[in-house]
Amino acid sequence: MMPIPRSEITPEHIFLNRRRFMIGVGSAAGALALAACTAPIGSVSTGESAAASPDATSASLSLDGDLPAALAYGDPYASSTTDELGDSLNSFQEITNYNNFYEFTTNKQQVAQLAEQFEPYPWEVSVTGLVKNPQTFSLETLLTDFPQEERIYRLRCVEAWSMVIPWVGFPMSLLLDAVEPAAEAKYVKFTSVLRPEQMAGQRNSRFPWPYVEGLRLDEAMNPLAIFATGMYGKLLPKSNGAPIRAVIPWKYGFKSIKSIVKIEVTDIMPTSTWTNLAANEYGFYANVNPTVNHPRWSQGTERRIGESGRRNTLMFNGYGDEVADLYEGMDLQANY
Ligand SMILES: Nc1nc2c(c(=O)[nH]1)N[C@H]1C(S)=C(S)[C@@H](COP(=O)(O)O)O[C@H]1N2
Ligand SMILES: [Mo]
Repeated sequence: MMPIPRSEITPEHIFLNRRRFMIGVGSAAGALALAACTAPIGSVSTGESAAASPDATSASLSLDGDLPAALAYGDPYASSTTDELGDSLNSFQEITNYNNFYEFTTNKQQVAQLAEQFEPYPWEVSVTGLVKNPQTFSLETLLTDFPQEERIYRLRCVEAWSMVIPWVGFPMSLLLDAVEPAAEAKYVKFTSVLRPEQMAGQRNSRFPWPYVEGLRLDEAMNPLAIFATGMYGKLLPKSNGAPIRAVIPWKYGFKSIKSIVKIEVTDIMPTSTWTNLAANEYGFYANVNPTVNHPRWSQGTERRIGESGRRNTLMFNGYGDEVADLYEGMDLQANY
C-alpha cells in the first residue's frame, strides 16, 4: 500500500482541469438534428465559458458536420496532456478500443466494432422514485440544461488495468438537485439500456440484463461523481457508453455504468450486476483500495494501458482528499 502525499492531489490541480464547455448558440437546431438523427448537426459547437474556469483560454470544440462525422475518430481535444498527478492521458484510440461493455461482447478489443450498430439517438433518461419532481430528460436537455465541463480522471478497472480519460460531462448532483430527492432518499439506482437487437452480447443469457448499478445518495452527490456525455471533446463514443454514462473515479470501473436510461432514487440499497454475479468478489462499495485484494488477484498494483510494467494502485484511486470522509468510521475491509 502506498500512502498518497497530500501535495500530489491538491484540489487546485483538479479544479484547473475542470474546464467548462457550453453547447453553443446553435444548439437548439443542433439538438433537434441530434434527436432526429437525419440532418446535419449544424453548429453544435462547444465554446468555453470564460467565466467558468480560472485558467480559461480560448479553445473551441467543433462538433460540426453530420452526426457520424461528429462521432468519427480524429482531432480529439483535451485541455491538458496529463491528469493532476502528471500522468499522461491515454489516447483516444486506446480509450475507444479497449473496453468493458458486456452488452456487446466480453472481448475488450471487439467492443468498438460490435457497437457500431448501436443507435444512441434519440435518447431519454427517466428519473423517478423518492423525488419531489420526477422527470424524463431528453439527451438534448441533458446537454443544454446542464453545464458541460471537462474532467480528466483515472479509471481503474477491478481487473487491475487503468487509463487516464478526459471526459466531458456534468456533476450528478445537478441532475439529482433538479428532481429534488425526498428526505427519506438514501440511494440511487441506475439502469442501462436493454436492446438485444442492437447489442449482440445481450443475446447471451449468461448475464442478467439490463446492467444495473447503485450508489449511496451522498456518494452520487459528491462533486467528483459525474454523468459523462463526451470524451476528448466529442460526444461520447459508443464503445464508452454513448450517449450518457456514470463516471465515479474513486471506485472500480464497473460502478461507472454505461448507456443509462433509468435513474431511481430509493431508500433500499440497490444491487448491481457484478454483485449479483459474485457478491464475494464485487461488493456494493467497490472503492479502489490497494489493501483489499480481490479473492483471485492482488489490487495492490495495476497496469496502465500503454505502459510496460506496473504502478502502485492509490487508495480511492488518488481521490482520497475529496472522498475519504464519505467512509469515515466504516470498515473498508468488510464494506468492499
Ligand atoms: N452497461 C455497462 N456499463 C459498464 C460495463 C458494462 O459491461 N456494461 N463495464 C464496466 C466496466 S467493468 C468498466 S472497467 C468500465 C469501462 O469503461 P470504458 O470502456 O469507457 O473504459 O465500464 C463499466 N460500465
Ligand atoms: Mo472493469
